[in-house]
Amino acid sequence: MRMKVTLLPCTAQCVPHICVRSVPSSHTLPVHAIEFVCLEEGCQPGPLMCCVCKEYGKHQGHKHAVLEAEANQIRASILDMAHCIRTFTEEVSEYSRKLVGIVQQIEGGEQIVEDGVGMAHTEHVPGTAENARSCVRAYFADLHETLCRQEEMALSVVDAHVRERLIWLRQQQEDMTILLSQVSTACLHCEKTLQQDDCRVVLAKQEINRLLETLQKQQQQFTEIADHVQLDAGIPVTFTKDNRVHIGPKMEIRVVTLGLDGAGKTTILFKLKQDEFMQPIPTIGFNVETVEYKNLKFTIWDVGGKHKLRPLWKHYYLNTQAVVFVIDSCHRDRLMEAHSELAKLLTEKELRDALLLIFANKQDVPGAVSVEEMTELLSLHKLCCGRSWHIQGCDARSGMGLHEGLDWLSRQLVAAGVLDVA
Ligand SMILES: Nc1nc2c(ncn2[C@@H]2O[C@H](COP(=O)(O)OP(=O)(O)OP(=O)(O)O)[C@@H](O)[C@H]2O)c(=O)[nH]1
Ligand SMILES: [Mg+2]
Repeated sequence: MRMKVTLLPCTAQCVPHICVRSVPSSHTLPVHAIEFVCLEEGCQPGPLMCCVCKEYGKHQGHKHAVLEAEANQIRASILDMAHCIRTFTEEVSEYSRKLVGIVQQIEGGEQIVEDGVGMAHTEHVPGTAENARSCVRAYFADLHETLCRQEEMALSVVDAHVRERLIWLRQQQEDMTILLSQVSTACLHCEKTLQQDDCRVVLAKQEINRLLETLQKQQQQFTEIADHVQLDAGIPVTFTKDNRVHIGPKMEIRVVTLGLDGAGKTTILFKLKQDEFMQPIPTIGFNVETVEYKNLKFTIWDVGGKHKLRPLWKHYYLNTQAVVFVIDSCHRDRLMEAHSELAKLLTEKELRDALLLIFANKQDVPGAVSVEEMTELLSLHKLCCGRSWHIQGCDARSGMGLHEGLDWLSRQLVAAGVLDVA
């Protein structure tokens, strides 16, 4: 049988279901006021109900609430939400205002200011972008000025070198002219004597001998000079990292080796100098040697490391470009002593700009502390923070690692690209 559905106020949501199940099409449904709201999850799309729906309809037995209370509760949550939305809107607006402000601060702009007599006028306010650009310009202008000054100084070094060299060469030219004239006078004298009669030749003997003796001496002196002087027009130029120029085939570097007694300083020095292992005796005082490596000439001062000699170390600091600190890697129990001596060295004013090369020596001994462990144990990254330093494992007996250490030093001292200038 077909059911007839008539929509009444209270049935807008629920009655059709009641009707479908129980009301024949010929009947008219009574009008009931909606007084309740169904709270069941499944009834959310149509929660309104009258007392009939609540008792007999599809909401029968469902949890429910009184309509007015439920509506009030919903109103309260809408008000809450409205409050939240207002706060949220304010936050977004505030953020947008800040964005505008930041953009203005970056871009800068015009600002109206009053002068001393109350006249308003606009003034340009630089933004942070402009300030950053000015900062970069100032930095490079400063750098440019420094470079120009360094260039001038380097050129004056070259000019002084050329001047001295030319003076010396011209002096040599004059000396050679005088020598040549003396030789030709002697030759002339000899030739004249040859043409004279026997008596005069015999009488000239002493004078001729004196002349020949003088000539021999001059020849000897000339040979000595000619052997030692390299006549070469080349002017080899090398640059240090701080843009100083060095003229000559070898750049001279002053190095001091320090470290506890028995660390291997003297062994390292001898190995570098003669490329052979020599059993040293403990150093009382110092040893000094020059070691040539690539286009560098290291003057290495090796100072005794015994406790009572350490106060003397400071006498070797002046003009030192690099400190080589040697540590005995197989003496774990002396590492802290080495650490405290190194820490003291790093506070010395005169060594402020000196490079620091740490040799972790005696790596050939089984159980020696590795470079990584030594770095960790001595907290080298912290201790040497802010200066040019390097730790190199080495074995002074075989020489392993020593040249790598000198390589690091030369890379630090000589500007890149000119290390191999002949
Ligand atoms: N196995 C090994 N022994 C080394 C090495 N380097 C040095 N030695 C030895 O360690 C000892 C001390 O070496 P030195 O060169 O006299 O030490 P030093 O640092 O000059 O000592 P002081 O002059 O007292 O400050 C010597 O017996 C060396 O033969 C190394 O790399 N391996
Ligand atoms: Mg020594």
